[in-house]
Amino acid sequence: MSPCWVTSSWVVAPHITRYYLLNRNRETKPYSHVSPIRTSILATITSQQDASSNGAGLFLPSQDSPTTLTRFVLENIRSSKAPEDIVDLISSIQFACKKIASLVSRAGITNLTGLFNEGKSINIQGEEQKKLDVLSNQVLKNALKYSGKMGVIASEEEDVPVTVDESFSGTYVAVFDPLDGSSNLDAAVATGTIFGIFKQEVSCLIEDMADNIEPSQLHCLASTLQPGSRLLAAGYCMYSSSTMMVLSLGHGTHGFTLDPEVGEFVLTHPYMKIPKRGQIYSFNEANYHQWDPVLQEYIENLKSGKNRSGKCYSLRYIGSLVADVHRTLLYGGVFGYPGDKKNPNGKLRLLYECAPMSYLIEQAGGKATNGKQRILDIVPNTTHERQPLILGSEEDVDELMHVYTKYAAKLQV
Ligand code: AHM
Ligand code: MG
Repeated sequence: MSPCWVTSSWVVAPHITRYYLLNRNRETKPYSHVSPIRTSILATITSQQDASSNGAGLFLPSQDSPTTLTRFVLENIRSSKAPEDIVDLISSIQFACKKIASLVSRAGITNLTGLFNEGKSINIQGEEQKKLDVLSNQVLKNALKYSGKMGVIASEEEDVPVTVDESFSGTYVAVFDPLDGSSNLDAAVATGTIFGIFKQEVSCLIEDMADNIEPSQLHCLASTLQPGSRLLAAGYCMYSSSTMMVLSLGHGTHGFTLDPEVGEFVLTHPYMKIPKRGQIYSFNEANYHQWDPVLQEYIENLKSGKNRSGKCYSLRYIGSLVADVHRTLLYGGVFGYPGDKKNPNGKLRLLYECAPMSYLIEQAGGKATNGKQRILDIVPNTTHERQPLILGSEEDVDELMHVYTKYAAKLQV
């Protein structure tokens, strides 16, 4: 048989050739589609099952009973570390995250990359909305609405906080950025969902969504704005080489990885602890010339090793807050989106970006500040208020704060 014949058979009828090859493999090697590692695991399990079949015939290797996210939340409720309703809320959020993860991973195939409404749809912050920004917002809103526990929802993609239909209404406030870092989407770079949950302090009985809201009702919605220190729960879901949910219910920060084989988030990173000091800085250095001289000097010292640690730092910047914070949480160092000459308050939004991320970092032993004040102590004035954000390893953040304090003292002399 000539090589030409083989080539043309692929061109003329590739599906027939593929069918042949697949079936030939199946006939000769029944598990050839299973990796050698899995085959050997299967073999081990089978032999152990045989060995333990004298009793109930059950074999439960530890990975068969991992702590799922739901079990984790229920255990926290049982030990009074979380309110009962939180299980419904987290269950809605985890469903939404799975759905968004699937939408993100298939975006290139399903024509979900690119701008929504041909770029004519601009959100309240003046940014063009991507198709997946809009869709992810809808997915999260619906999931939370049907939890039956929500009163008000504030999202990066909504102009004002929206109330949930009266019939579904509960007493919690959810704040979220449905798809952070969406400018990275079309390049298949990591993105994420950020969320925070507060208890609603005043009840807002508003029957309709957004359109017919009276000034008094708006006041009521605005009164739901709370500082990060009052969060009952905060977390993010990262859509990357694996989908991860990192969550805090106020007792440590815990990481769950989505196991695609069973469709469940399982606890893989209990009690995450950020290193006391790292060796990475993560800032958009293209803004260097817009920064104040203190920050410029601090960054120069990290590069040259003229800092407290005496070590030269590396730069890592993905441009997706979730991914940059996730790496900082694991490897340590400092992440920042500071204010600059052009944008004195930086870019990141206090309520649904800075506060939940700072909560997670603090719960993992790190620090988060706007340069003057602890992020979690700042009471938002508006839903979409921006704040400079610097967070990370305790010693790294302290060093930057020390430089700022020294500089402020010098200016007063
Ligand atoms: P987004 O919420 O519109 O996606 O913007 C937030 C993102 C963050 O994920 C990231 O830290 C920052 O914007 C990147 O901004 P820049 O491109 O200016 O570095
Ligand atoms: Mg964002």
